[in-house]
Amino acid sequence: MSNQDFVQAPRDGRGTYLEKVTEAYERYQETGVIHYPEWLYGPPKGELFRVEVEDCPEFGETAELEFDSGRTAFLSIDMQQDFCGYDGYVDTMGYDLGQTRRAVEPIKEVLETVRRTEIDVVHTREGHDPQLADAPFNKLLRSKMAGDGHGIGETPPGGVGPLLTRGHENWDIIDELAPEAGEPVVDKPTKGAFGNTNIDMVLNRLGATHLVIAGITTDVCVHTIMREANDRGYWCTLLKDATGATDPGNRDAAIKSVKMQGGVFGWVSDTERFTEAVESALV
Ligand code: C5J
Repeated sequence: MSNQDFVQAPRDGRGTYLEKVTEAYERYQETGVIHYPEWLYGPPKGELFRVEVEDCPEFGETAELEFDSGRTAFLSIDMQQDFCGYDGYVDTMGYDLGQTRRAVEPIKEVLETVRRTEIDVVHTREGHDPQLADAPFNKLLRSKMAGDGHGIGETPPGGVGPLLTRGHENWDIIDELAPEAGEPVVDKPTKGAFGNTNIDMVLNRLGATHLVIAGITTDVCVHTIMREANDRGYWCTLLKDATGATDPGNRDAAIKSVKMQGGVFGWVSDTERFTEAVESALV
């Protein structure tokens, strides 16, 4: 049955839809692969490749998730000076920068790999309008209360600009992971990315159905964005070594919570499994 037949199915549309779920389930049971759903998105635009995902569907088990390279975007979240550099937002609050910086090398490796393929790269940045017109009062107050009394919109001693404020060096993406020409950068005044930005339009324009997610911080922006994307039907896979939080316990818990209920927010893999799969299928 073609996608068109499915869409046009009248009263039995729900039954037909559930039949597709059952088909995918049975295929998964036979093969251990969660296949790219051609009936839903059409024929692959690029090459199909499979990545092992962990603790799926139960803890201790693994499955393979199939991607279409032409419908996959790598999302590098908030790899900004403010979150992993000296005298930025996270440093000013007194957290260990090593915890957020741990994501840098793995993301660099993923970027080096995917930039040799047709997989798209999208970056995000958290930050506020210089007049703080889009910064909630309570967010500003809480950020000032944490750490040394310098919050969002203020420049800490030794800092290069006002924290989390657009247009300043500290707000920008770190040099090692800087966007290349043509890679969309989505600016957001929020922890999430889907509420007040054009990210949905950007991903739609790229034709992305599957997102491979990395960045900082795991329990805040990464999780919020992953939840938002998952709710919208994107197939999300978090690369667990390519993410870091201000607190390692929160990071681990955030990773674990993705895996609950058979993958309540998507799937979890890592840089090695992802880049090896991409290299062997696409490079
Ligand atoms: C935070 C973020 N942690 N990018 N932002 O405030 O996760």
